[in-house]
Amino acid sequence: MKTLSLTLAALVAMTGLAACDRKTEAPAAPAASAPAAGNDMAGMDMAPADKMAKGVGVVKAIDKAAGTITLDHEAIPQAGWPAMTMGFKIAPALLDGVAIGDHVAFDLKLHDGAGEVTAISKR
Ligand SMILES: [Cu+2]
Repeated sequence: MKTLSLTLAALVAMTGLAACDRKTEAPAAPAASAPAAGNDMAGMDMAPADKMAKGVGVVKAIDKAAGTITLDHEAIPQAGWPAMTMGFKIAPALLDGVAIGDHVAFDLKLHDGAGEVTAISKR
């Protein structure tokens, strides 16, 4: 687990430096986010483990066709992000329950400095 911890620390450092000036990227293939128990070595150097974070914010824009949402989010310490407005990838089905102007709570999956909203609800 020591190596994994270092990998996560490096990811956090990269996220803090680079994440938030990046707009939503082209969707990456959905990756299994659950670490495989007892299989720590597999893929460790090829794909840093995804990291989960929670945030709250206000919906600023929705693009269902593109599968993106723009959120004016409060600071997300788990990602090392200050408050800002930025775009996220999101499954289009998740957009059915929210509208522009809604105050929302959301879960994020962080991967390579980009965030994907994996759950969202009005608050
Ligand atoms: Cu941000």
